[in-house]
Amino acid sequence: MSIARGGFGRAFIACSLGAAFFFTAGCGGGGGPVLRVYTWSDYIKPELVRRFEREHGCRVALDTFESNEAMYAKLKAGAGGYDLLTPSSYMVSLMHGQGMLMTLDHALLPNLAHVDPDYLARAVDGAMDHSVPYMLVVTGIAYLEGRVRDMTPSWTMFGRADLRGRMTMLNDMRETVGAALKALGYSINTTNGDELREAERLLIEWKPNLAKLENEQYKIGLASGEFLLVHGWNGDVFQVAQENPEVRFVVPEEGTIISCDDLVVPAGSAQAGLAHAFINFLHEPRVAAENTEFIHYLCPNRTSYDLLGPETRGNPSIFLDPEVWARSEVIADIGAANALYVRVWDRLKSAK
Ligand code: SPD
Repeated sequence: MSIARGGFGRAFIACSLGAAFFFTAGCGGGGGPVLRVYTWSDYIKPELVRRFEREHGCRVALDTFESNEAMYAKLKAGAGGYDLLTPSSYMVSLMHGQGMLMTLDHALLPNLAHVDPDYLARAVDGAMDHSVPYMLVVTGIAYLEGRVRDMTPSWTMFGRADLRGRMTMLNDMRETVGAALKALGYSINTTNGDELREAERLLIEWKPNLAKLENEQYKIGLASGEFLLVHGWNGDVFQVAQENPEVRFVVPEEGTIISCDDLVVPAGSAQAGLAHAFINFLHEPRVAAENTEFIHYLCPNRTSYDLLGPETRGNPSIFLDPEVWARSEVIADIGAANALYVRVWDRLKSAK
């Protein structure tokens, strides 16, 4: 483990202790304009933020959210003042449809030439009109090797009563309902009410086995051995693996959810120019590679791939096999049918 990695491990645990943190990345850096970024926790190498601040004579203020829905609800409730957000693509579609995002000025974004065209061919906003892919996220199951008997790479592990109280699932409606749908062989984007009712029954059956539904504490809980098996995101799990070498990550055999969190500039940003400069900076190939090596999510910047170390290049949960892509899905904005998912989610939350 390198010094930088060990240092980050401690940093991410410290950051994860708060549900949300707000800091000026320069930690006392000078004046200048402030770029306000609203993003997921542990999602950028702090040194890169400091480098950007130095290069642009500005300060970067990071505020974190735990789910797309929480971020969206906060913005809808009137929280303003952000200059850059990183929602997942389905939420980008929803926000774009509601006029919440700026059209990007490609003249300010020459590094978009490095974005992976293979990814763009699958992306909802393949022309990068209002969003630029930031990180690809693979959802899976993490567990402690040697502590879970008869480990099977399957969503059905959450039905295992012998692991009662030692497992968590994500507090993320589309992810968790999606996991149950996948376990049943259905699409994570189904709008079929019967399929969703089956998923609801399955989740309610699993619920007594779960210590909780949440998106941050599972990392520390897995590292410490409090939890033996968790539903989580690949990069977060690889960060945790630096703290505990027994941590393993698997993509369930039924398939999984692949997301891309995108860089978007909200309409009304007071620092849209600086936000474009930050997007462009994050897609400088050396910066993209350094960020990926640190946070363990893949920035889909093709030029950066050759700059990654063999461990990252050879990680099949970061560079996915085409076969895994084939049995997995990307969450789509399903419009009015979202209400069906909200109903399942509410019933799951209120179930014993
Ligand atoms: N700590 C970073 C977590 C990023 C998770 N992105 C979530 C994608 C949701 N589908």
